[in-house]
Amino acid sequence: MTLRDANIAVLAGGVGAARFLRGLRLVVPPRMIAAIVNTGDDTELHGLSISPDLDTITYTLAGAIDPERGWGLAGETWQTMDALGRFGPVRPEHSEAGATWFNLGDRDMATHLYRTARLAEGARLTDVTAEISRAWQLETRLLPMTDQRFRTMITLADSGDDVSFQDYFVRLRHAVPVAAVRFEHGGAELTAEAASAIEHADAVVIAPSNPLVSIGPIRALGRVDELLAARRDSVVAVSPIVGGSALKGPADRMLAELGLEPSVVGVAELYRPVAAALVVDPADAELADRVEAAGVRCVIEPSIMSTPERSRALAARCIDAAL
Ligand code: FO1
Repeated sequence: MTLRDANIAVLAGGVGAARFLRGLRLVVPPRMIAAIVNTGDDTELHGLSISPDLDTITYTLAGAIDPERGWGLAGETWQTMDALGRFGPVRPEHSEAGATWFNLGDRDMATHLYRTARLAEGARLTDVTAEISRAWQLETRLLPMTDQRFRTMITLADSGDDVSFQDYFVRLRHAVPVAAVRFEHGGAELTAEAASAIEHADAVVIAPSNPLVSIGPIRALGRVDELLAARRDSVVAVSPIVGGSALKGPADRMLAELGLEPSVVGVAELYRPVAAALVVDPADAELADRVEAAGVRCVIEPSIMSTPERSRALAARCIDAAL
């Protein structure tokens, strides 16, 4: 087998995974990659079905992402959001109508309109996602982890209230302490497509995404840990924690708040059952012995994907470590 005919499966969250996949597509042919994507962040607003991680990956791989924000489309306009602002003063207290705390750009809205209409016709999210990918001319396969409803819920430490992931992440700007992460899924199952991708890939990479709220939901589906553990030697994870801090988002604080070590060692402990190797940045080289003591081979490679070349080199190292 050469890199040109290696099938790679990637467990993916949002921005970090999208940048990793962009690099991986410079290493193996895009059509040989299947990304199994978290849908625990999905939400409904304005009656629309919104799948942020799927869209972040789609727009990134299409070269259409807003590079500063890391989500949404470059050159976006916000006229619909601005126009919704008119209704703020008249909205009853407990109504979500016309919400403007979650920003949907005018062109991004088209993706949610299409997805919502197709789901209402009875299509599976897997099929709708394939259609959206084709419309953006991606050759890489994006596979939602499940076709069933799955919602990540966050228990806030101060109030004990349970809020949806987007409430925590966007409305509360992930600036509040977390007591627990809970998954509402009523027995949702990994799709057959995602299971087959994990089973038949030559290598599996766990992208540098939040291990608790991006990769955690995927692993919470029945069979995922079992499928990964059965082929653990060819599963490599990339730490999203570099020098004790999250590359993006609240992963470092969340690990600490939930009693885990906010370092590559904490990440290694979480992934030990399913991954044989963990890729860590040179900033964490002094923790390599502790990663290995946790039962995971430590591979050192620059992990901050500041340029496409850095993403490519990181992806190449992962594949090398897994094959
Ligand atoms: N993130 C924000 O911080 N603020 C937003 O208003 C926001 C809107 C949004 C709309 C569509 C979309 O696909 C993503 C959006 N995101 C926004 C990003 C998203 O909340 C997070 O990046 C992920 O859920 C975490 O992976």
